[in-house]
Amino acid sequence: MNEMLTLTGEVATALDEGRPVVALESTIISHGMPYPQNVAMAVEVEGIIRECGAVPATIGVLGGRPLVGLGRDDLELLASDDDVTKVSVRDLPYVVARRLHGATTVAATMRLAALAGIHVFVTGGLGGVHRGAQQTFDISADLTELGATSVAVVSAGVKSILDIGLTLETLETQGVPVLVHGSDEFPSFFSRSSGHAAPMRVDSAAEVAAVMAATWDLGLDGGIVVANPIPVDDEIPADEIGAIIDQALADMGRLGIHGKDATPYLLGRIVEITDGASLTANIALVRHNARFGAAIAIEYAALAGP
Ligand code: PSU
Ligand code: MN
Repeated sequence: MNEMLTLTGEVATALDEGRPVVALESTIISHGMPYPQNVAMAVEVEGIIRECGAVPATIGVLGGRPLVGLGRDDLELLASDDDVTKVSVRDLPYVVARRLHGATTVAATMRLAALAGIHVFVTGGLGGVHRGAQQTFDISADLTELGATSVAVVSAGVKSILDIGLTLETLETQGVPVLVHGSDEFPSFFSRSSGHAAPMRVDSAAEVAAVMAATWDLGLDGGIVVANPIPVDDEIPADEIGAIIDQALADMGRLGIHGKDATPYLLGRIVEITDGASLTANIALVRHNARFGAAIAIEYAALAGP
Protein backbone atom coordinates (compact mmCIF):
# COMPACT_ATOMS: atom_id res chain seq x y z
CA MET A 1 0.00 0.00 0.00
CA ASN A 2 1.31 3.45 -0.91
CA GLU A 3 2.17 5.35 2.29
CA MET A 4 0.75 8.62 0.97
CA LEU A 5 -2.83 7.23 1.00
CA THR A 6 -5.20 7.41 3.96
CA LEU A 7 -7.92 4.75 3.95
CA THR A 8 -10.90 4.74 6.32
CA GLY A 9 -11.06 1.73 8.63
CA GLU A 10 -14.15 0.47 6.80
CA VAL A 11 -12.38 0.49 3.41
CA ALA A 12 -9.10 -0.94 4.73
CA THR A 13 -10.87 -3.83 6.47
CA ALA A 14 -13.00 -4.65 3.43
CA LEU A 15 -9.93 -4.71 1.16
CA ASP A 16 -7.98 -6.87 3.66
CA GLU A 17 -10.84 -9.36 3.74
CA GLY A 18 -11.28 -9.39 -0.06
CA ARG A 19 -14.78 -7.94 0.20
CA PRO A 20 -16.22 -5.83 -2.66
CA VAL A 21 -15.26 -2.12 -2.64
CA VAL A 22 -16.47 0.51 -5.13
CA ALA A 23 -14.49 3.72 -5.70
CA LEU A 24 -16.32 7.00 -6.41
CA GLU A 25 -14.86 10.25 -7.76
CA SER A 26 -15.15 13.75 -6.30
CA THR A 27 -14.93 16.08 -9.34
CA ILE A 28 -18.52 15.05 -10.07
CA ILE A 29 -19.35 16.50 -6.62
CA SER A 30 -17.23 19.67 -6.65
CA HIS A 31 -17.30 20.61 -10.34
CA GLY A 32 -20.02 18.43 -11.88
CA MET A 33 -23.17 19.39 -9.97
CA PRO A 34 -24.48 22.40 -8.02
CA TYR A 35 -24.72 22.55 -4.20
CA PRO A 36 -26.62 21.13 -2.32
CA GLN A 37 -27.81 18.49 -4.83
CA ASN A 38 -24.17 17.40 -5.21
CA VAL A 39 -23.67 16.40 -1.57
CA ALA A 40 -27.11 14.79 -1.39
CA MET A 41 -26.18 12.72 -4.48
CA ALA A 42 -22.81 11.73 -2.97
CA VAL A 43 -24.38 10.55 0.31
CA GLU A 44 -27.23 8.75 -1.46
CA VAL A 45 -24.92 6.91 -3.87
CA GLU A 46 -22.74 5.68 -1.00
CA GLY A 47 -25.93 4.38 0.64
CA ILE A 48 -27.01 2.56 -2.54
CA ILE A 49 -23.63 0.82 -2.77
CA ARG A 50 -23.89 -0.30 0.87
CA GLU A 51 -27.47 -1.56 0.40
CA CYS A 52 -26.27 -3.59 -2.56
CA GLY A 53 -23.63 -5.27 -0.38
CA ALA A 54 -20.40 -3.43 -1.27
CA VAL A 55 -18.33 -0.78 0.52
CA PRO A 56 -18.18 2.71 -1.06
CA ALA A 57 -14.85 4.57 -1.15
CA THR A 58 -15.22 8.15 -2.34
CA ILE A 59 -11.78 9.50 -3.25
CA GLY A 60 -10.49 13.06 -2.91
CA VAL A 61 -7.63 15.15 -1.54
CA LEU A 62 -8.12 17.15 1.67
CA GLY A 63 -5.38 19.43 2.96
CA GLY A 64 -2.97 17.66 0.61
CA ARG A 65 -3.85 14.15 1.88
CA PRO A 66 -5.20 11.68 -0.70
CA LEU A 67 -8.17 10.05 1.07
CA VAL A 68 -9.79 6.76 0.09
CA GLY A 69 -13.16 6.85 1.87
CA LEU A 70 -14.62 10.17 3.00
CA GLY A 71 -16.78 11.17 5.96
CA ARG A 72 -19.95 13.28 5.81
CA ASP A 73 -18.02 16.47 6.68
CA ASP A 74 -15.44 15.78 3.95
CA LEU A 75 -18.21 15.38 1.38
CA GLU A 76 -19.86 18.60 2.58
CA LEU A 77 -16.56 20.49 2.23
CA LEU A 78 -15.84 19.16 -1.26
CA ALA A 79 -19.42 19.99 -2.29
CA SER A 80 -19.46 23.56 -1.00
CA ASP A 81 -15.95 25.05 -0.65
CA ASP A 82 -14.90 27.41 -3.46
CA ASP A 83 -11.22 26.55 -3.03
CA VAL A 84 -11.37 22.96 -4.16
CA THR A 85 -9.06 22.37 -7.15
CA LYS A 86 -10.12 20.07 -9.99
CA VAL A 87 -7.43 17.40 -9.86
CA SER A 88 -6.49 15.24 -12.81
CA VAL A 89 -3.32 13.12 -12.62
CA ARG A 90 -1.01 15.98 -13.55
CA ASP A 91 -2.45 18.12 -10.71
CA LEU A 92 -1.99 15.52 -7.94
CA PRO A 93 1.63 16.35 -6.99
CA TYR A 94 0.92 20.08 -6.73
CA VAL A 95 -2.17 19.83 -4.49
CA VAL A 96 -0.40 17.31 -2.26
CA ALA A 97 2.79 19.41 -1.95
CA ARG A 98 0.79 22.60 -1.28
CA ARG A 99 -1.63 20.85 1.12
CA LEU A 100 -4.63 21.98 -0.93
CA HIS A 101 -8.10 20.50 -1.23
CA GLY A 102 -8.67 18.64 -4.49
CA ALA A 103 -11.58 16.90 -6.20
CA THR A 104 -10.32 14.01 -8.30
CA THR A 105 -11.38 13.39 -11.91
CA VAL A 106 -11.89 9.94 -13.40
CA ALA A 107 -8.15 9.80 -14.24
CA ALA A 108 -6.89 10.80 -10.77
CA THR A 109 -9.53 8.67 -9.01
CA MET A 110 -8.54 5.62 -11.08
CA ARG A 111 -4.88 6.11 -10.16
CA LEU A 112 -5.58 6.46 -6.42
CA ALA A 113 -8.08 3.57 -6.48
CA ALA A 114 -5.49 1.32 -8.13
CA LEU A 115 -2.86 2.33 -5.54
CA ALA A 116 -5.35 1.34 -2.82
CA GLY A 117 -6.15 -2.02 -4.50
CA ILE A 118 -9.70 -1.16 -5.66
CA HIS A 119 -10.74 -2.57 -9.06
CA VAL A 120 -14.23 -1.09 -9.62
CA PHE A 121 -15.11 2.59 -9.89
CA VAL A 122 -18.54 4.13 -10.48
CA THR A 123 -19.16 7.56 -11.96
CA GLY A 124 -21.57 9.43 -14.26
CA GLY A 125 -19.68 10.34 -17.43
CA LEU A 126 -16.16 9.89 -18.75
CA GLY A 127 -13.94 12.62 -20.11
CA GLY A 128 -12.87 12.13 -23.71
CA VAL A 129 -11.81 13.77 -26.94
CA HIS A 130 -13.30 17.27 -27.10
CA ARG A 131 -14.97 18.46 -30.26
CA GLY A 132 -12.37 20.34 -32.29
CA ALA A 133 -9.49 18.44 -30.66
CA GLN A 134 -7.91 18.24 -34.13
CA GLN A 135 -6.98 21.90 -33.48
CA THR A 136 -6.91 22.21 -29.67
CA PHE A 137 -5.39 18.80 -28.75
CA ASP A 138 -7.91 18.78 -25.84
CA ILE A 139 -8.10 15.08 -25.01
CA SER A 140 -8.96 14.17 -21.43
CA ALA A 141 -6.28 12.39 -19.39
CA ASP A 142 -9.13 10.00 -18.48
CA LEU A 143 -8.40 8.20 -21.76
CA THR A 144 -4.65 7.75 -21.27
CA GLU A 145 -5.32 6.66 -17.69
CA LEU A 146 -7.78 4.05 -18.96
CA GLY A 147 -4.95 2.82 -21.18
CA ALA A 148 -2.62 2.38 -18.22
CA THR A 149 -4.41 1.72 -14.93
CA SER A 150 -6.22 -1.51 -14.08
CA VAL A 151 -9.64 -0.36 -12.89
CA ALA A 152 -13.08 -1.01 -14.44
CA VAL A 153 -14.97 2.30 -14.73
CA VAL A 154 -18.78 2.21 -14.84
CA SER A 155 -20.31 5.26 -16.53
CA ALA A 156 -23.33 6.15 -18.70
CA GLY A 157 -20.99 6.68 -21.64
CA VAL A 158 -19.75 9.93 -23.08
CA LYS A 159 -21.70 13.19 -23.42
CA SER A 160 -21.97 14.73 -26.82
CA ILE A 161 -20.17 17.83 -25.48
CA LEU A 162 -17.34 15.55 -26.64
CA ASP A 163 -16.64 13.90 -29.98
CA ILE A 164 -17.93 10.42 -29.19
CA GLY A 165 -16.53 8.82 -32.35
CA LEU A 166 -13.00 10.15 -31.76
CA THR A 167 -13.25 9.14 -28.08
CA LEU A 168 -14.05 5.53 -29.08
CA GLU A 169 -11.18 5.56 -31.61
CA THR A 170 -8.77 6.78 -28.93
CA LEU A 171 -9.92 4.10 -26.48
CA GLU A 172 -9.25 1.50 -29.17
CA THR A 173 -5.75 2.92 -29.71
CA GLN A 174 -5.16 2.76 -25.95
CA GLY A 175 -6.15 -0.92 -25.91
CA VAL A 176 -9.17 -0.38 -23.66
CA PRO A 177 -12.07 -2.88 -23.78
CA VAL A 178 -15.34 -0.92 -24.09
CA LEU A 179 -18.29 -2.98 -22.83
CA VAL A 180 -21.88 -1.80 -23.20
CA HIS A 181 -24.40 -3.27 -20.76
CA GLY A 182 -27.56 -4.64 -22.37
CA SER A 183 -27.39 -2.65 -25.61
CA ASP A 184 -25.83 -2.83 -29.07
CA GLU A 185 -25.29 0.94 -29.12
CA PHE A 186 -22.78 3.00 -27.13
CA PRO A 187 -24.76 5.42 -24.91
CA SER A 188 -24.34 9.20 -24.81
CA PHE A 189 -24.98 9.88 -21.10
CA PHE A 190 -28.39 11.63 -21.29
CA SER A 191 -29.56 9.28 -24.07
CA ARG A 192 -29.33 5.56 -24.71
CA SER A 193 -28.34 6.22 -28.31
CA SER A 194 -25.30 7.92 -29.82
CA GLY A 195 -25.20 6.67 -33.39
CA HIS A 196 -22.11 4.61 -32.52
CA ALA A 197 -22.25 0.82 -32.21
CA ALA A 198 -21.24 -0.86 -28.96
CA PRO A 199 -17.65 -2.10 -29.42
CA MET A 200 -18.53 -5.10 -27.20
CA ARG A 201 -21.78 -6.08 -25.48
CA VAL A 202 -22.31 -7.70 -22.06
CA ASP A 203 -25.61 -8.59 -20.39
CA SER A 204 -24.69 -9.11 -16.74
CA ALA A 205 -22.33 -8.07 -13.96
CA ALA A 206 -20.82 -11.58 -14.03
CA GLU A 207 -19.88 -11.09 -17.70
CA VAL A 208 -18.11 -7.82 -16.83
CA ALA A 209 -16.23 -9.52 -13.98
CA ALA A 210 -15.13 -12.29 -16.36
CA VAL A 211 -13.68 -9.69 -18.78
CA MET A 212 -11.90 -7.95 -15.88
CA ALA A 213 -10.34 -11.23 -14.77
CA ALA A 214 -9.36 -12.16 -18.35
CA THR A 215 -7.75 -8.75 -18.95
CA TRP A 216 -5.59 -8.77 -15.85
CA ASP A 217 -4.88 -12.51 -15.84
CA LEU A 218 -3.44 -11.99 -19.34
CA GLY A 219 -1.15 -9.36 -17.84
CA LEU A 220 -2.80 -6.62 -19.90
CA ASP A 221 -2.44 -3.62 -17.61
CA GLY A 222 -5.12 -1.03 -18.16
CA GLY A 223 -8.70 -0.11 -17.50
CA ILE A 224 -12.04 -1.25 -18.82
CA VAL A 225 -14.92 1.01 -19.84
CA VAL A 226 -18.30 -0.32 -18.71
CA ALA A 227 -21.00 1.82 -20.33
CA ASN A 228 -24.37 1.42 -18.62
CA PRO A 229 -27.08 3.20 -20.64
CA ILE A 230 -29.40 5.56 -18.74
CA PRO A 231 -32.79 3.90 -17.98
CA VAL A 232 -35.47 4.63 -20.62
CA ASP A 233 -37.66 6.52 -18.14
CA ASP A 234 -34.85 8.95 -17.26
CA GLU A 235 -33.61 9.64 -20.81
CA ILE A 236 -33.50 13.04 -22.47
CA PRO A 237 -34.01 12.45 -26.22
CA ALA A 238 -30.78 12.89 -28.23
CA ASP A 239 -32.15 15.64 -30.52
CA GLU A 240 -33.50 17.65 -27.57
CA ILE A 241 -30.25 17.54 -25.57
CA GLY A 242 -28.23 17.96 -28.79
CA ALA A 243 -29.57 21.46 -29.39
CA ILE A 244 -28.90 22.41 -25.76
CA ILE A 245 -25.31 21.12 -25.94
CA ASP A 246 -24.75 23.10 -29.15
CA GLN A 247 -25.94 26.24 -27.35
CA ALA A 248 -23.67 25.55 -24.35
CA LEU A 249 -20.69 25.00 -26.68
CA ALA A 250 -21.45 28.27 -28.52
CA ASP A 251 -21.67 30.15 -25.19
CA MET A 252 -18.34 28.65 -24.12
CA GLY A 253 -16.73 29.73 -27.38
CA ARG A 254 -17.97 33.30 -26.92
CA LEU A 255 -16.56 33.40 -23.36
CA GLY A 256 -13.21 31.94 -24.48
CA ILE A 257 -13.35 29.18 -21.85
CA HIS A 258 -11.04 26.24 -22.56
CA GLY A 259 -8.69 23.65 -21.02
CA LYS A 260 -9.60 22.20 -17.62
CA ASP A 261 -12.45 24.72 -17.19
CA ALA A 262 -14.27 23.51 -20.32
CA THR A 263 -16.04 20.45 -18.90
CA PRO A 264 -17.22 22.11 -15.62
CA TYR A 265 -18.51 25.13 -17.56
CA LEU A 266 -20.45 22.99 -20.04
CA LEU A 267 -21.99 20.82 -17.28
CA GLY A 268 -23.13 23.90 -15.35
CA ARG A 269 -24.46 25.64 -18.45
CA ILE A 270 -26.49 22.57 -19.49
CA VAL A 271 -28.12 22.50 -16.03
CA GLU A 272 -28.99 26.21 -16.43
CA ILE A 273 -30.40 25.89 -19.95
CA THR A 274 -32.49 22.81 -19.07
CA ASP A 275 -33.70 24.45 -15.86
CA GLY A 276 -32.42 21.50 -13.82
CA ALA A 277 -33.81 18.69 -16.01
CA SER A 278 -30.28 17.59 -16.97
CA LEU A 279 -29.35 17.41 -13.27
CA THR A 280 -32.31 15.12 -12.56
CA ALA A 281 -31.22 12.82 -15.40
CA ASN A 282 -27.59 12.96 -14.24
CA ILE A 283 -28.47 11.93 -10.68
CA ALA A 284 -30.75 9.13 -11.95
CA LEU A 285 -27.99 7.63 -14.10
CA VAL A 286 -25.45 7.78 -11.28
CA ARG A 287 -27.85 5.84 -9.01
CA HIS A 288 -28.31 3.27 -11.78
CA ASN A 289 -24.53 2.98 -12.25
CA ALA A 290 -24.01 2.55 -8.49
CA ARG A 291 -26.27 -0.52 -8.46
CA PHE A 292 -24.52 -2.08 -11.45
CA GLY A 293 -21.05 -1.20 -10.14
CA ALA A 294 -21.78 -2.80 -6.76
CA ALA A 295 -22.96 -5.96 -8.54
CA ILE A 296 -19.75 -6.03 -10.62
CA ALA A 297 -17.58 -5.59 -7.49
CA ILE A 298 -19.43 -8.48 -5.81
CA GLU A 299 -18.95 -10.77 -8.84
CA TYR A 300 -15.29 -9.81 -9.22
CA ALA A 301 -14.57 -10.34 -5.50
CA ALA A 302 -16.11 -13.82 -5.80
CA LEU A 303 -13.83 -14.62 -8.78
CA ALA A 304 -10.68 -13.11 -7.29
CA GLY A 305 -11.15 -14.73 -3.86
CA PRO A 306 -9.92 -13.34 -0.53
N1 PSU B 1 -18.46 14.36 -17.42
C1 PSU B 1 -19.60 14.39 -16.68
N2 PSU B 1 -19.53 14.74 -15.37
C2 PSU B 1 -18.33 15.03 -14.76
C3 PSU B 1 -17.14 14.95 -15.55
C4 PSU B 1 -17.25 14.62 -16.86
O1 PSU B 1 -20.66 14.14 -17.20
O2 PSU B 1 -18.32 15.33 -13.56
C5 PSU B 1 -15.82 15.20 -14.87
C6 PSU B 1 -15.16 13.87 -14.51
O3 PSU B 1 -14.47 14.04 -13.28
C7 PSU B 1 -14.15 13.66 -15.62
C8 PSU B 1 -13.73 15.09 -15.86
O4 PSU B 1 -13.06 12.84 -15.28
O5 PSU B 1 -14.93 15.84 -15.77
C9 PSU B 1 -13.05 15.27 -17.19
O6 PSU B 1 -12.46 16.54 -17.22
P1 PSU B 1 -11.41 16.87 -18.37
O7 PSU B 1 -12.19 16.83 -19.64
O8 PSU B 1 -10.90 18.25 -18.02
O9 PSU B 1 -10.36 15.80 -18.31
MN1 MN C 1 -8.91 18.89 -21.28
